[in-house]
Amino acid sequence: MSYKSGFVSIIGRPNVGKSTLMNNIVGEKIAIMSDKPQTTRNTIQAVYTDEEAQIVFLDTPGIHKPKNKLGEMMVKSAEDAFRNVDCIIFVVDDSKKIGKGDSMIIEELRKTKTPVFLVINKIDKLENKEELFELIQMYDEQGVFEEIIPTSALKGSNIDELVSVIKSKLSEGPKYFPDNMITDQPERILVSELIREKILLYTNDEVPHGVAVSIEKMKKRKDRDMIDISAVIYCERDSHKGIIIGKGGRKLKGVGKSAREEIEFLLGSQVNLQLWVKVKENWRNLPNYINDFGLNE
Ligand code: GDP
Ligand code: K
Ligand code: MG
Repeated sequence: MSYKSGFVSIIGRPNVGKSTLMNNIVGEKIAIMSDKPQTTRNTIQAVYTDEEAQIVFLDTPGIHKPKNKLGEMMVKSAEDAFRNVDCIIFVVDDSKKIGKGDSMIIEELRKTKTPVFLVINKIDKLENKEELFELIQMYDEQGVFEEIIPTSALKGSNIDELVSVIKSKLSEGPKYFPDNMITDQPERILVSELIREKILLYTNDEVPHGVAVSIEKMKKRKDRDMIDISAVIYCERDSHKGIIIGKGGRKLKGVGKSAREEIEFLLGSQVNLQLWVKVKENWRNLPNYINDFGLNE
């Protein structure tokens, strides 16, 4: 069976247990992305990896009532984010009624074609099964959720079920992050993996030993919403270099464009991407290089 990967947006009001839930899902295999200030639109929160699949959890801020222009932009970016993920996890707690905040989120979710799962968290706080059935029914009547999964993030109940439901929505894809990788620069690694993926796609695997991508520079401009990235693509032979660049540089241009679009989505910023191709014989055999690239092969 082929490897699966994808992106999941996890949303919900503050305090419903999103962080606890994610910690529970990723557990020991965690590659926690630091709780850094919300500078990007889609913050990578955590990465779950197992033998079958890798799930990248994104935090999507800004699903709220647009009070002003900025608010409208935030909602717009949430919509974009919804469209670009494999599924959305909407987390609520054991509250007996659907509050105003949640109603607004549900109305946003109603508009998206992306599958939405509801997690009813904190079920350990419920008195009996009857209460849970009532909650499930209340949310089911909304007609928005493909499945409803009750959990207790605190006790670790039904987390496996949630993971397998998410997996059912992932398609074939690469392992964006190395196993058990703990890094303070997850975005750098992700960017390099995205570029690598595009090269393989555009060259139809014509480059026999693959390539390594090293991010030489990744810097946000001070004066505007733009990140400059320059990356070196290492291959083993001149002939491979030719294949990657393509006639008149066409292939590399295609790689750059499609990689840039995905990177912009992930970082939530405009990106100026510069790609260079270099020949480095036997890069695979050089342990330092492999470390530098963050590869785990
Ligand atoms: P977030 O704001 O959505 O990320 O919520 P947190 O993960 O920070 O959790 C908010 C509070 O709810 C914390 O005190 C958690 O310990 C608690 N909490 C999270 N999940 C559960 C659960 O399943 N059961 C109970 N009883 N408490 C929970
Ligand atoms: K995918
Ligand atoms: Mg949190």
